[in-house]
Amino acid sequence: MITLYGSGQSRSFRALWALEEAGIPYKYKSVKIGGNTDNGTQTESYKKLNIQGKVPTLSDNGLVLSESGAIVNYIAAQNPQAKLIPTDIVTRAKYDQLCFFVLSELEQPLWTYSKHRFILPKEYRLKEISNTVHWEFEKTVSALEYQLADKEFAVTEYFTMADILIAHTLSWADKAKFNIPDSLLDYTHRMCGRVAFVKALSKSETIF
Ligand SMILES: N[C@@H](CCC(=O)N[C@@H](CS)C(=O)NCC(=O)O)C(=O)O
Repeated sequence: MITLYGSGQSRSFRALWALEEAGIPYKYKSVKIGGNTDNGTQTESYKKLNIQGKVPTLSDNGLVLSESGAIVNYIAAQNPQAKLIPTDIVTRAKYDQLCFFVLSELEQPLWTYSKHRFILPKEYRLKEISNTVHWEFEKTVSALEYQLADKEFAVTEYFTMADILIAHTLSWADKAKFNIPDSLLDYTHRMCGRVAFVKALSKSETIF
């Protein structure tokens, strides 16, 4: 059975939401990011699963995965009937393009901002980075607005894992007080109203 190691609404939430959308059995283990004891991500036992001591980590029957993008795709493949990943070549190419866009472009200014506020060792943090990342995010989010236009879902006429990556990243941006165009805020609220999202939210702090 799949075990997911995660913490709150960090990037591991993408995988938790994906598991709920796929409707497959799993166990969720809540871990403490940066912790050195018990369920901490810096313990020797956790780092055997995830050498960087990060979340998410998914383990399934000897397979261990540690990138949220790869993990949501693996989960989608576990239940093809749920149609969470497009199978025809053209739609799949558009899906890949959007997923890579989120992971390499959209989340980067947010991650840089977080790193310089509370993750990097203090001596490496730059206060001045704030203007740069807000400017960069604004450019990237307008590109996303253009691509999504007034579509119901990001890639095609049904919900896919790309919607999870996008909506999770936009909620992250919203919490960090980055400017988000109204149409994308509406989209995010719609995605976050899904039954699977609400179930995942209620499980995200449960410790098994
Ligand atoms: N590219 C990875 C990033 C994973 C990541 O950085 N996770 C953060 C939480 S959102 C973390 O565990 N940070 C702890 C650290 O940087 O030490 C993914 O998408 O899974």
